[in-house]
Amino acid sequence: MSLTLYEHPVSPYARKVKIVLYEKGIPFERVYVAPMTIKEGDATFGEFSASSPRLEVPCLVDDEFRCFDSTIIVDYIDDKWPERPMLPPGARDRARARMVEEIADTVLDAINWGLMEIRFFRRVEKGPKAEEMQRRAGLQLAAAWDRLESDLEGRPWFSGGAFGRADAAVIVHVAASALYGFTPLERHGRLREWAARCAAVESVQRDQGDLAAFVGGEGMRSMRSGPLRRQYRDHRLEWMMKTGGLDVVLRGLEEGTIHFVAWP
Ligand SMILES: N[C@@H](CCC(=O)N[C@@H](CS)C(=O)NCC(=O)O)C(=O)O
Repeated sequence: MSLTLYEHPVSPYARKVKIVLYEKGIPFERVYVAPMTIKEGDATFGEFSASSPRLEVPCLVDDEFRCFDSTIIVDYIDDKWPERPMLPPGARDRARARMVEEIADTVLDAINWGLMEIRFFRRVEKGPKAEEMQRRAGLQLAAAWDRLESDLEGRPWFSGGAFGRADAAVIVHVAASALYGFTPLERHGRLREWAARCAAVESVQRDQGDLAAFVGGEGMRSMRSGPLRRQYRDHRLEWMMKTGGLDVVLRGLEEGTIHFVAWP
């Protein structure tokens, strides 16, 4: 058996999949892909583009089977290796966990991604406009956390009685928001306690170790060197448009530092 995950240690989607693989104890090979800079001719391009038509990480190659999209990948992993399931029993609890995962993948992702565009990639010059966009991001996060707070009522994990896929999806975002200075508020007591529980989970710690190794190494420096062409898509694009960054999108498209996926 050969299982390979094409991933980027900063990608919340890749991190969700890795935490699930670690949690289940499934051995796999990690192949680092920088989707912002990869091009035809690069060593990993052939297999990566064959597996992920939108050229997004993560994608999984299981022998000759190729699979893209973190949610579908986690479904596949849970179907193929059902021991230590990533969803709780019971139709409603399963639907609830899936909704939390969806909120993480769409709402939390878009806000954190926007913060990264502003704070790390400096898409918006430091100053009042950047500050206003970050203020709005903070309000959006607080509203999303209100919803998550209610999802934790009566259960220790978003995935029910045990840590699972919904927890993996959310914790990477709660941790990323904290790096930008946004942490759950006083009124989010359950969420704060849940985050502390997550910090003690071994699979979460392993993923954080992967991230720390990347941030301290050459990979992160290459992300900072030169203007990167970034893909703007669905919720991320919507976030930028609705949070005051219409001009960011137009300028990036004009300069060629923002692109949409070419396929199909
Ligand atoms: N729906 C996909 C989204 C994956 C995604 O957007 N990945 C980002 C990295 S976080 C990517 O590869 N973007 C390509 C780019 O920036 O060029 C999933 O759940 O896996």
